[in-house]
Amino acid sequence: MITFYNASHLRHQGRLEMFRGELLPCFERADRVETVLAELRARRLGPIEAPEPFDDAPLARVHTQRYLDFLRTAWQEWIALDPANAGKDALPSFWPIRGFRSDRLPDNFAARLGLFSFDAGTPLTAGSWAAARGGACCALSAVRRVLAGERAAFALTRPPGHHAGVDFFGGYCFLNNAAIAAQALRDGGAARVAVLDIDYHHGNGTQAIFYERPDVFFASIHGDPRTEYPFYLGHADERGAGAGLGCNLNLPLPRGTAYPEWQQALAQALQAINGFCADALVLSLGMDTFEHDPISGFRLKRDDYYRIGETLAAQGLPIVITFEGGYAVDELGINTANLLQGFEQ
Ligand code: SP5
Ligand code: ZN
Repeated sequence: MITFYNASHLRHQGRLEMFRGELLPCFERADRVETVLAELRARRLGPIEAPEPFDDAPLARVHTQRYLDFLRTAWQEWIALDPANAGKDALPSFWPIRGFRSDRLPDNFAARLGLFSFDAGTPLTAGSWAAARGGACCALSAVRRVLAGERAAFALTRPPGHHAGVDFFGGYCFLNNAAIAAQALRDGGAARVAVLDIDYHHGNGTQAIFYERPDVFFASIHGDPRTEYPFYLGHADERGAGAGLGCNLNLPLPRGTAYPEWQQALAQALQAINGFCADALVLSLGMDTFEHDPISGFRLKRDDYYRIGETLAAQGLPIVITFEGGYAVDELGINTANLLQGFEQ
């Protein structure tokens, strides 16, 4: 399988994230992608290429212009507040929740940072925009290859994307690579596209982006939001709205779920995607379902990822894979390569 590797990911290295009143070192680290890259090379799992360049137009098909403008200029504004900010990351601490206005952009940068985000766990750094943009280019390069007839293509990138919405960042995500890929597949001629999200955390951003769309089906298998991040979305009764009613499938599972139950949910998601008659599939590939993931609660084992790859390949759909979460860095390369190798066999 061809991999598009986003070398610009190295420009995004968050320092600290807020958790229970403490600032902890970020779980979303640069060595995540480097270990996957090393394992793909070691196993010779196909060519590894740099992304092709794209302008902002395909990003603006998913995100609002004012959000993209904010991300592009945020770091300059952050250091304009105080030159000493260059040595710190920007973390939001105010949010316009219910009853506040979000139509009027505050002049105050901290207020704008909160308006365009939903948690205090996603530091914005000097290189966040460049890194996220490089990742979107990987996703778009993968789409271009699949539209040209390739069976599968992998966008190996960080920061991840599936928590990012039309106009907000959070959950370590800034640009929604899976949504950008799905929209580009639509714009490139695929009439019906399915997004399958197997990250441990519900892909709230992707769901929200396509919630009223009949042409993009979203299916997600994730930790039950009653106890698991992102908490406020991902329940089984979210089935889409308006013209998109019936085009959203959430399969929340309890903490502790292991492969036998997890793969039943996968079969159910794939059956729904078959019923939708998708022309192409986007896989939001989170590897934080692994038994030793430090922030997640499923119990998948390293060999289970071969089976997942085989199951996905058996669908016979052209597939664009975007890399999402997965924080057990020591085994992340092995697990990811297992899935891709299972797909190839
Ligand atoms: C893409 C993705 O997987 N995003 C996940 C974002 C989760 N953010 C909340 C993490 C909570 C960290 N919990 C720390 C537990 C320390 N023992
Ligand atoms: Zn995750």
